Amino acid sequence: MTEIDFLEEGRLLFAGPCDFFFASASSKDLPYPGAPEIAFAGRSNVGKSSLLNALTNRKSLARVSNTPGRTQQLNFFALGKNTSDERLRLVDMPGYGYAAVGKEKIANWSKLMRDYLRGRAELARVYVLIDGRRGVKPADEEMLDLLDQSAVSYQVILTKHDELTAAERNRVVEATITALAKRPAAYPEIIFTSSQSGEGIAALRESVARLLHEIGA
Ligand SMILES: Nc1nc2c(ncn2[C@@H]2O[C@H](COP(=O)(O)OP(=O)(O)OP(=O)(O)O)[C@@H](O)[C@H]2O)c(=O)[nH]1
Ligand SMILES: [Mg+2]
Repeated sequence: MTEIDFLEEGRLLFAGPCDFFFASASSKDLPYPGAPEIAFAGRSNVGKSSLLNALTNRKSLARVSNTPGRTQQLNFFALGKNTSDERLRLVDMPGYGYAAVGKEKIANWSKLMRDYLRGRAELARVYVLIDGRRGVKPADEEMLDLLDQSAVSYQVILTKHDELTAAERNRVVEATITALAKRPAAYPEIIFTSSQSGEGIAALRESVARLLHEIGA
């Protein structure tokens, strides 16, 4: 059997057209199920929208902001020329851990995320972004708890690789491995990325190509 070159598969997967097609503010209003979905979760400002842009080679597919809490809905993006050609959907999730937006909004987002994570059969994996400068914080632990309870496959991505020294990178990787050790549902491999330098972006595309292969999509 010939070995599949997932690095190249991943590159090709994200090289084609990609478009925003749906925003959900409520779990009653999700797009019609189609291709497998991968979702990007993480604290406000961790770099979810930036990572989506880097993955798809766009400058402004997903909205990047200096104001934490900017992405307030589930934003769906489709990879492929049209719906019949769709291979994958990317979901930019609202950031958590940002108290200043008010209790009511937080309750809405929490419900939306909870319902989506528990109820979406097409959801193949959640990539949980952790800020490389901060490491795993209590708000991240809450998200990981929710994922454990939702029985969703998830993998951690460390972000902002460009902001750290080599020693700091080693420290945060070690600490993250320790934090995940008690979570058997977590995918064991951690990907360290930078949307600015491009570090880890090819590895992330490769990971997604491998995932699609694993689920037979
Ligand atoms: N140095 C550096 N800055 C980054 C990187 N990724 C994102 N940023 C910056 O971090 C800030 C937040 O980025 P976003 O992509 O908007 O973060 P988000 O997670 O989508 O935030 P919310 O939508 O509020 O949840 C912006 O100022 C980005 O320019 C990175 O890899 N390196
Ligand atoms: Mg965002």
